[in-house]
Amino acid sequence: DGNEMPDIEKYVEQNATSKEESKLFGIAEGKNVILISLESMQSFVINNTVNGEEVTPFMNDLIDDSYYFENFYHQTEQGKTSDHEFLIDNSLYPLPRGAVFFTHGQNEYNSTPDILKENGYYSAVFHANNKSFWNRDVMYENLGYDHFYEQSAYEITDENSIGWGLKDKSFFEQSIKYLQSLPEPYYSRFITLTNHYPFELGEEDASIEQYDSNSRTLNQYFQTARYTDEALEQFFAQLKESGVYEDSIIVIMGDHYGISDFHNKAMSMYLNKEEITPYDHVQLQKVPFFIHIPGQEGKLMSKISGQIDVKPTLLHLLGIENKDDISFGTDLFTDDRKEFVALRDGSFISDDYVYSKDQCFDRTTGELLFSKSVVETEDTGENVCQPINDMVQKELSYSDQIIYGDLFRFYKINNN
Ligand code: GP9
Ligand code: MN
Repeated sequence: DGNEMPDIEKYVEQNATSKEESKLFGIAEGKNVILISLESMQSFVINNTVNGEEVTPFMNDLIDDSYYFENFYHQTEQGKTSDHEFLIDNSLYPLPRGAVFFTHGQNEYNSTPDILKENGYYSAVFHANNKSFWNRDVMYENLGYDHFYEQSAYEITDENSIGWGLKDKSFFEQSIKYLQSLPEPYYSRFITLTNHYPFELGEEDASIEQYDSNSRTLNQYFQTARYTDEALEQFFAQLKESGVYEDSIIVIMGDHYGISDFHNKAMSMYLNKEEITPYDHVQLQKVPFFIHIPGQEGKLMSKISGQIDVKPTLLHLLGIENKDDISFGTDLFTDDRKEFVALRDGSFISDDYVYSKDQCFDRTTGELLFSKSVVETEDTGENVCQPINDMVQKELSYSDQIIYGDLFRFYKINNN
């Protein structure tokens, strides 16, 4: 019956909402938004090499003229790409099990496209897969998208596809004409496909050599990651040619991990580590996050952040206050972000600690500070992660309550 809402409201007001105005509030007012989700792109390939060659040369250069967040984490679970979409459009957590796009696709939400619509924006998603995959057709309509350019909007042939479907270069190229036809200003999202497990790529599209380890998956990953980096570079050129670039801001991020723990042995070899500890596992959940504003210099941002923060950050850049929204993220251009980033499995990253699987680590050194698995009778010291762990549990549970109870039915939000 919505009785939980006052408590949740109070929590959000006290913990997630920043009391300070964004330093970049309104800097992109009235601009188009081009948000690009890079399939399975993890941060460990950024500014890294394989066989002596840069993996992502375009993105590495893009860091210099973007706000680049080097400690940004994905927060997805079983809903993978769709969980990522849910996070960035709602600033709510996806569910601990299943995909919220499927299980709660009919709920009431206060989504980014809905809010932007009230502020004069048109919205569209571009993704060359079947529209019903992840229940996107249903969920997008509910979230307020005006149009979904899905599989049938693209010409897909044997030559221009591999693995899951249309190759990224062709995807972007074919999208430009649609993008140019959208009413302005618009909020547009693009989701790539080529850098998806099992990371297949034809020889003609591979610019770098494979890695050499016992994991065919990791070996191939570098090639498809490079391919997507090149596709992005081409897209930027096309955006400039078509005149779209100047009036837009471009947001780029990885949706979730691509290399699972199953490949830890090969990963530890690549990273020159003896093993992949729970600490390393958490740090491998970093995904690249760029905010590129044409004509602006940008800055390397080191604060901890996550996909939950994208919605409030974006809205504030566009000059939308969105004061009484219920969301769990914070504008990343203020100084008072709450002290943790919660991963969906309950692990978290704070300024000082990394917590995972009942183990508490020093964030800077990776040193193990506390472990529950040590025999109880020994003096194991204090779990310094416990107070934040309690907050994380509370926050995840509040977000879940909103979704399970469809609580926004009982809460009317003024979006201006
Ligand atoms: C499918 C694409 C990949 O349309 O978004 O989905 P994933 O398996 O990463 O969730
Ligand atoms: Mn994905």
